[in-house]
Amino acid sequence: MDQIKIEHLEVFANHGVFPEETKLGQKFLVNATLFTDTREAGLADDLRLSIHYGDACRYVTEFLTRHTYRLIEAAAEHLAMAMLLDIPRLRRVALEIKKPWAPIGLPLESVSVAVDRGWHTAYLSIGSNLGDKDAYLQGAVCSLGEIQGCKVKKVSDFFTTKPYGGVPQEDFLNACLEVDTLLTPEELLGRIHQIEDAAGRERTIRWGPRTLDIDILLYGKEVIETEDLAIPHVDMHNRLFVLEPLSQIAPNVRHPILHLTVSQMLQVLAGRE
Ligand code: PH2
Ligand code: MG
Ligand code: MG
Repeated sequence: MDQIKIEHLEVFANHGVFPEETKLGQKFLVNATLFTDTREAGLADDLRLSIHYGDACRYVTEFLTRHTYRLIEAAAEHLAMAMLLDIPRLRRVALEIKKPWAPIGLPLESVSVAVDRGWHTAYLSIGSNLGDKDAYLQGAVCSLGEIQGCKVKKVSDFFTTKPYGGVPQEDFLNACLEVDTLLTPEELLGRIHQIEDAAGRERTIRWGPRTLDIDILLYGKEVIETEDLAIPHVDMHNRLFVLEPLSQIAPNVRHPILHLTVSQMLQVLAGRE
């Protein structure tokens, strides 16, 4: 992606662990690389289609002077998140905050923290087969959109589906959605569990009836296998109730392990059934 680079923006602010740092303040230097698509703005020669680097510099200056953090890690983390939330067209930011005068009693050129944060596109599957299924799915879409750092971009139709997996139970209502998120996959999973719990989800029978189930199908191109989390979802390519709604909103998105698009996975599965 294209980049707009800001080098050594000087800001006098009050971040630090030592009392004299928060009281007296000191000089900070900020490097920021703003990842954004500049093609349209470049072709049209129109600032409104890009990010005004003057506005970005004023944003950084105001943010760092308004807040006081003990750690430059915290200043960098919170500033990066705030920029991604508030600056339109900013997809990713690499941010370095330097202290050239760090009061540690030793001569150093500078000390700094660098973070790299951005928006990630994830695909989720939602399902319900207990109670007011439609209301549970609507509620899930709403709750996901209300998470700080999550934007719901697309929602498929709601499909009535036969139970999959061999447990005899009521039909499901299923859908898929696309979200843009600043959360890590683990953080996203944590929020999803809170939403499922708030919907009265009880974890009794594996694959049994549930008021609300939300599964992460894909998170960018990432492949993750930990005790709590497997991305891509290990069984998504075998599930019509996932691939049908997903193909409505993301037909050309590719599975990072199978290297098939959603449409292709659906074609293979429909051919097998
Ligand atoms: N979820 C399951 C097991 N089986 N079947 C359908 N049709 N829809 C589901 O959402 C579903 C399922 C486990 O999460
Ligand atoms: Mg599930
Ligand atoms: Mg689940």
